[in-house]
Amino acid sequence: MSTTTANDLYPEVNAFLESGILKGIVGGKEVESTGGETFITSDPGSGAKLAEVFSFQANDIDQAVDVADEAFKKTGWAQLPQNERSALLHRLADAVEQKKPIIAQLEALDAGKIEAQAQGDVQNFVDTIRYFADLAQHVQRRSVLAVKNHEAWTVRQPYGACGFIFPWNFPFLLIGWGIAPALAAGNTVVIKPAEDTPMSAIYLGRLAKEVGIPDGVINVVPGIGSVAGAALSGNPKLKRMSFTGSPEVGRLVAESCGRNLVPVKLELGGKGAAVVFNDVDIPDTAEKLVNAITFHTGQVCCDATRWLVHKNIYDEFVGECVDRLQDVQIGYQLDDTSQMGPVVNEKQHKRVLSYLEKGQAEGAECILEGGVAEVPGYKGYYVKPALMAGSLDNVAAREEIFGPVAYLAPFESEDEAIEMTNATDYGLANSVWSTDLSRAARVAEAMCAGNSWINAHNVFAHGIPYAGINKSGMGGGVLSVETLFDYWRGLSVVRPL
Ligand code: TXE
Repeated sequence: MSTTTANDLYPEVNAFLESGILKGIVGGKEVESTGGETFITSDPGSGAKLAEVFSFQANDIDQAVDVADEAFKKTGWAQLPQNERSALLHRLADAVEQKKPIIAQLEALDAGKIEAQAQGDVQNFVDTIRYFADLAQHVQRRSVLAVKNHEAWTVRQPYGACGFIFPWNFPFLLIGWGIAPALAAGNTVVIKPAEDTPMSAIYLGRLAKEVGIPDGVINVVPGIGSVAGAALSGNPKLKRMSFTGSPEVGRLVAESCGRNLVPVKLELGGKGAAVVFNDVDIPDTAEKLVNAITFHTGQVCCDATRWLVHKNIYDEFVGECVDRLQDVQIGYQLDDTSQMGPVVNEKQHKRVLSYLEKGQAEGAECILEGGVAEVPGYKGYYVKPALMAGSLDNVAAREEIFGPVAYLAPFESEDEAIEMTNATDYGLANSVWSTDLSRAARVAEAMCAGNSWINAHNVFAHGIPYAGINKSGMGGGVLSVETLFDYWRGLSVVRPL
């Protein structure tokens, strides 16, 4: 039984949870699934039911896309002068910032996220909306050329209705990363949140209406992936599609989009490496990598999950990590003393535990065993951090686990470290740790992925492109000026002089 009571929550959070079956937001209205289908969203930290949610079916999704398409053509959103559209987006950002504690608590409950981390996610959403709202006012949407007796200009215009399917690990933050450039560019959006974490998206849909975003510009369609997600990614009226989630589902989404020739952006998983050279401050580096792997219980696609450590410091480094991992305070996500909450659901709980077993069966050593963690008073999906070691051919070293599990291996030379880092089908993010900054830069540039960090891991800033390659993604990344251009089509006008 959970020991969290309604008294521990903000009154507005209680009011949201008690507002009846949660509806989607389509055309500015709260909408039910036409057949009345619902699903339940639960608190992963306690197992308690949080809310019942209308589960959109294929025809509901088609209607939402029609509404977004109509809104693009008829509300004038796309034709608004950029400063007016950006001003509306700033109003949305301001409103979200004002409601940060409420949204963060809803998100913490739904995703099992430590509340302070959820607050950081909400602030990141706000910053992302502001970044793209401002950027769109400063970039050139027209370029003029004169070539061989011709005058030409290219004008950039929004596409139309864009679909977004989001995962459960950063439900609110990723909505911001996805929709901010699309909206700033003048498109309309249909958001399908993960069935594990629909609440913050629904709250956003309500808030968008309150701040005056025109009806139909931001639509939220809760539902199950294989039904609502499949219908959205298969809708031919969409002008662009964006998916964040597993490579398996990413492939399905890309296939659907391919059939309809809808351009698709995929942000998938990762199996990042941290290369630790023998000149580092060992306790400091261990601390930072432990923080990275335990942050949001390791459910982070760009985490360093393979720790490649120079053989001369390997034993000392491992010792420092073990001590720190054992000290991590595992607990309910709304408890101030907790450092690491639950994983998101039973499926992920089983998945993390299964990799510990499969990895050992294939010969990996379990330096720190991991396994189920008990949190008194809470029947949630808790796991202990684990450290494994051995051959990088091991299943636990090859596949994304999505839990607080790091896999260690020693290396001898710089070349060997680079080869080991790049021996993966993924290509999202790696880091290199060394006080020799020339070497660090050399190794960082030799890493085959979208992102390399030096003496840090999981660092993001608006303006720096973040993208995966290979099995980690395609179609351009997020967070930079290029992302904004992804949401404008170019139209070239040419005339002879
Ligand atoms: O993801 P899914 P799951 C990885 C991570 C994790 C694994 C499984 O390794 O352990 O994926 O997680 C929607 N058509 N990542 O199974 O299923 C679904 O409703 C269209 C990494 O939960 O990919 C949700 O909104 N959509 C990742 C979204 O896809 C479908 C974050 C993601 O769910 C669909 C999450 C379908 N047929 C998991 N089926 C990251 N890159 O950070 C499901 N969905």
